[in-house]
Amino acid sequence: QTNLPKEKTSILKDKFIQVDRKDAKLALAHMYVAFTALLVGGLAGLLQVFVRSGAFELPFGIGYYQVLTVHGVLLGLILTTYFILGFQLAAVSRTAGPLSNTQRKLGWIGFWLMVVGTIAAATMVLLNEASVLYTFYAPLQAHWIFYAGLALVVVGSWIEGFAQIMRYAQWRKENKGQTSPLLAFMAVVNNLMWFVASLGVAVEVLFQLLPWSLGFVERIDVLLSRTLFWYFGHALVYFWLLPAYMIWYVVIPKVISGKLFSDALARLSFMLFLLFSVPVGVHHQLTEPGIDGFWKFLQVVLTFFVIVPSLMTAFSMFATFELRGRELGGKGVLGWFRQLPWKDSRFLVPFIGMVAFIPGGAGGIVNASYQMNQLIHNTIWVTGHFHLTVATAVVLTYFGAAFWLIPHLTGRKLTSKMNSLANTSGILWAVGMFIMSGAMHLAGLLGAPRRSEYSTYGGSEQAAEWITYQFAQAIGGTILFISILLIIGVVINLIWFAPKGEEEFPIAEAAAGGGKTPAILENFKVWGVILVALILIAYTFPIFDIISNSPAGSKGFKF
Ligand code: HAS
Ligand code: CU
Repeated sequence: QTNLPKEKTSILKDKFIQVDRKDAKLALAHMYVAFTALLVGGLAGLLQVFVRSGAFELPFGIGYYQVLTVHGVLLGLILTTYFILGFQLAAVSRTAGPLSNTQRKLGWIGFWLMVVGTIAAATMVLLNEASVLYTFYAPLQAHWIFYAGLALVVVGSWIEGFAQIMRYAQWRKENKGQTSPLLAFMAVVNNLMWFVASLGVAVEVLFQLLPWSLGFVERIDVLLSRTLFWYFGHALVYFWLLPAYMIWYVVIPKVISGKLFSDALARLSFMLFLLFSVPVGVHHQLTEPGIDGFWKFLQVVLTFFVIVPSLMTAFSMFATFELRGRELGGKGVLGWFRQLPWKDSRFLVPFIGMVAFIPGGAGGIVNASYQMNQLIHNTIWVTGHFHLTVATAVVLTYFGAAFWLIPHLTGRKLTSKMNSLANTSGILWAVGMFIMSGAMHLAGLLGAPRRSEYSTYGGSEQAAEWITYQFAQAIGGTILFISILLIIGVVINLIWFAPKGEEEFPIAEAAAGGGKTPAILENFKVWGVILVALILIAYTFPIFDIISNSPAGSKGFKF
């Protein structure tokens, strides 16, 4: 039935081979929402590239920005958050042990709060009462139910994250002095980062957007709201990235029957993410007046710090691949490369994501480079950048994980037929994204704006230069949509139709010779103090400046 590796010896040594049945149900509930969001959000993406090619108009009076909001909210916020919380829950249950009844109950409460919030926000978007895009920048104004819905999603995610942290704390109490399971530790770091970061958007929603959309106040301080948003927003992109890194560090080495390069290095890189993810948000505001150049420069420097743990991850992954490839007899400088299990979708699909992250990360370094940001900011280059990072590196890794996680949760098997369908979807994604994202980067360099509907700008010569690229985006986008349909097909098969059986939740051991992981890496108090200090240094003055010099503020606008 399947061509996946059969050897099970090392998982049998584990105490918790299977995700607990009751935990599996909760994790699976997340997957239903995540993949529904993929289908609808993907369709919205397809409509957008068609509109921007200039050859298609939306029917029934549907607005471009309405569709763009559906796309960004469903894929950027809903697909990611649900997948992450479901995956992390399964990971904690698998490595630290089944959740207690209280912990699981909290998980369900969080999940249902998120569902109610999602439905509320989605309804407003579909009614064209919240065409404010996924960043919901003021002075674009949405119906208050949209903001309240998003707030519920965030509160629900806090409760779920808290339940995961409780399980980890219980493990540490029961196993004093021992190094915790790596995957559970990583999930905890991601949850902590999420708590600290989402405080920013919570303040923005509660104290600015809600009172303003309810009509209690007429005007809003736009710069303050954007600063609070990006305090949250940059860490948000790492909230998406870290689960992909969990899979790269812990799962992929096992899938290729190799070893994790170093437990300590993996933990250190996660701690660095915790420290440097938040105090860098101003790199999204480098062109904004009202923030002094000194603070922009400081946050640019901190941004260059947060590149380091990604480079550590790249190093670690290359090392894992090379060690395993040589073990299998790969010779010469690159001979090991051919030995990797290219036909296994659990490996190939995330691997495509890793490759995409090389140009994606390099583009990020361009964006963060103060002066170069002036060239690309607000152009479709940025859209190209995040379709390589979140929409390829991150989500292909999620999909690659779903191909074993979902059958693990449903007690079914990935057949060789589904495995090759999954591989096809990964390859199609790579082709489609290469065309679409490549065209976005190039058009961006020629000045094509992002977040904008099709326009000839009054027959301008410059806008005419963009059209070929916009056509290319439509071609790439169509290929991507076909890939999405294949993925949805595989997922439906894995949930309801695949043959009953057992699919492994792969967890790698660390390579020998790494020594014991230093206990300081799990001392959250020490890192917490440094984190708070960095945030205060990076944000106190800019926020004080903004508040004390703010103009009257802006009224709301609607499309
Ligand atoms: Fe970004 C804008 C800077 C990473 C997402 N980014 C965005 C937006 C999104 C986003 C959504 O400084 C748009 C927001 C909006 O709507 O306005 N970004 C960076 C930097 C990094 C970075 C410095 N971004 C990400 C990740 C994202 C993401 C990750 C999502 C998951 N980004 C920016 C800036 C802007 C921005 C500015 C604002 C632009 C503007 O003006 O509006 C870094 O974290 C990147 C570090 C990564 C690397 C790559 C390491 C490579 C690895 C792969 C190894 C491969 C292997 C495979 C082992 C240095 C780990 C083997 C391969 C073989 C070939 C054998
Ligand atoms: Cu950022």
